[in-house]
Parts: sequence; structure tokens; C-alpha cells
Amino acid sequence: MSELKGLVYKSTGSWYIVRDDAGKLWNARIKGKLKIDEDISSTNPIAVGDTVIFDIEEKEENIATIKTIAARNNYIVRVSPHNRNQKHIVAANLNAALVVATIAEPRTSSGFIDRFLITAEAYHIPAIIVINKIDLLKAKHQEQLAYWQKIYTDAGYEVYPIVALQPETITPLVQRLKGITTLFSGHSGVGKSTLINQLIPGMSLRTQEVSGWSGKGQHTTTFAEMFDMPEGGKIIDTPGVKEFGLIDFEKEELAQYFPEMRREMQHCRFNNCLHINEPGCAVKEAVNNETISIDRYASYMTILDTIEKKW
Ligand SMILES: Nc1nc2c(ncn2[C@@H]2O[C@H](COP(=O)(O)OP(=O)(O)OP(=O)(O)O)[C@@H](O)[C@H]2O)c(=O)[nH]1
Ligand SMILES: [Mg+2]
Ligand SMILES: [Zn+2]
Repeated sequence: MSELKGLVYKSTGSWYIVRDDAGKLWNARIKGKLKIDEDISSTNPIAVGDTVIFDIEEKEENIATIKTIAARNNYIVRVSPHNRNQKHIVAANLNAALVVATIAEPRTSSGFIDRFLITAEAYHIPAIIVINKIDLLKAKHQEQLAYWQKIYTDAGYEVYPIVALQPETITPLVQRLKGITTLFSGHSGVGKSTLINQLIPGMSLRTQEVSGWSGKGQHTTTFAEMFDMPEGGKIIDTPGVKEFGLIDFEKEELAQYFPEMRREMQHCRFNNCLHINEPGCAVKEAVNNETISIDRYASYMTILDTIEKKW
């Protein structure tokens, strides 16, 4: 009877905020068994960005019961670094995944950025790198900025250096995000919510200073939430993460998730080449002649070591 379709804008654990096609907001929950096609054993069955079919439970109070989730175009999963079996669907139906990184206050490591990029590659979601707080950079940091811009642009990624608090610095990014749904991720305190407040006039998401004594963010945003941009497009703000744990895959797959290696590896002599020290390895050759960044390659080797061989 009163079955409606809607989009999940926020998830707070057991309740979801769902917007129906007419723009009305519902407080929805799952009751009984939910029909799910995909077989992902995640800690959350429904994620922000999901399209759901729901029944009205109490019309006056806008309470609804979610019946089914529509097939997802894609989704992105984060694995708990402490428990590999704990998978969390960060968001679904994305056009892009954006990582906000900072060189200072707090510092983001290139390892973190690389693991984020690998995850986006594994789910075939275009990745965007934003380097925020470039107003805080001292001379040595400037070098780091130039270096990141070079290695990630060479690898094939878009890099946007910005100052989230200065609107004129975000114009190219505004253009890029127009009309698409983008996930924002990154450590706590890098300025995800600050940037969203700039992208959406009138928005006032809570933001908080990075703690002086630890140099770390204070986990101000606690639940993922989606927002509409005035000129079309959606942004999903997420709580800051310490680590972007990698999903399970085989050692042989890893190089595919580095676009610059993917381009070279077809020329390796052996098709099961792991690009460590095999003869006739085109990836190693590209590292030697600096077509592939030594640091990206080092990142590859470090991550390769963490993947367990499943015989
Ligand atoms: N100097 C400077 N400070 C910034 C910039 N962008 C954000 N900040 C500050 O950084 C602090 C943290 O920003 P938030 O937007 O709360 O960070 P967040 O990424 O949303 O953090 P969580 O919600 O904890 O994940 C705030 O005090 C901001 O004012 C910037 O470009 N330059
Ligand atoms: Mg935040
Ligand atoms: Zn090779």
C-alpha cells in the first residue's frame, strides 16, 4: 500500500534519516528481516547513499520501516585495522571518493593516502586528493606539498591544494564536485566539515580545533551524513578515521590498484610478476628511470608485506 522510495541521508546506528522523492524526511528503521542481494558481511546493513523502499509506520511522526535496499552501483568499505572481520560500509552509490589530507595540524602520512587510494581503486571509484590548510605551511612543508602534487599527479590523480577557510582557493574543486555524489574522508581535524561549510552556503556543521597538546583532531563529526549542494551534487561528510584498513585481496592484485603500475605491468616478462626482483620486470624498470615514484613503490612494497598469502 503506502510503499515509498527514498535516499538515506544519515545513519545513526539503528535509525536512518531517509528523504523520499517528494523531499520529505523520515525516521526509518529496519524491522524484522531485510532483503539484501549482496553478500557483504558488514557491521551496518544500510549506508548513507543507499536507495531504500520503506513503509510508513506512523505518518504523523514521520516514522517508517525499511523493507529493501535497491541494488547499489557501488559502495566503499572500510576494514577495522584491529579486527579484519569488521567491515563497515562507509557509503553507497558514489561518483567520487575524496580524501582530505594535511601536511601539518594534523599530519597525514602518504601511507594513509595510498591506502585510501587503493580502496577507491578496488571499488572502481574515482579518487580525488585535497590537501588542506596550506596556509599553515612552513618552508620545509612547501617542499612536501610540491612533492605530493608531483607524485600523485604523475600517478594519475587530481590534486587540489586548498585553504578551506578561504573561498577563493576552492573554486576549481567546486567545479569538479558539481552534480556528482562525493564521499569525504580523512583523519579527524583535517577540515572535512569546514570545507563542506564553504561548499554549501548557510551550512554550519560543527567544527573543532585540533587539540594543541596532541596535534590531533577531536572527532567532532560522529556519524556519516549526506548534504545537497546548491547547484546540484551531494557530499557525504564522515567521521575522521585513524586508519583506512584495506579490504582483503591477493598479493597478485595489489599492483592493479596503483594506476601507474597498472600501466607498466603488462610489459613484465612474467604475468604473475609481483614486481619485487623478478627478471624483466617493467615496473622495477619504471622505478629505476623515475617514471614511477620511488615512494609510491615503497608504499606498494610495505603494503604487499602486510597481505597474507592464502594457500
Ligand atoms: N589554518 C587552517 N585551519 C583550518 C583549515 N580548514 C580547517 N581548519 C580548522 O581545522 C579544525 C578542524 O576542522 P574540522 O572541519 O572540524 O575537521 P574534520 O575533518 O571535520 O574533523 P572530524 O569531524 O573530527 O573528523 C577547525 O578548527 C578548523 O577551523 C584551513 O584551511 N586552514
Ligand atoms: Mg567533521
Ligand atoms: Zn613486474
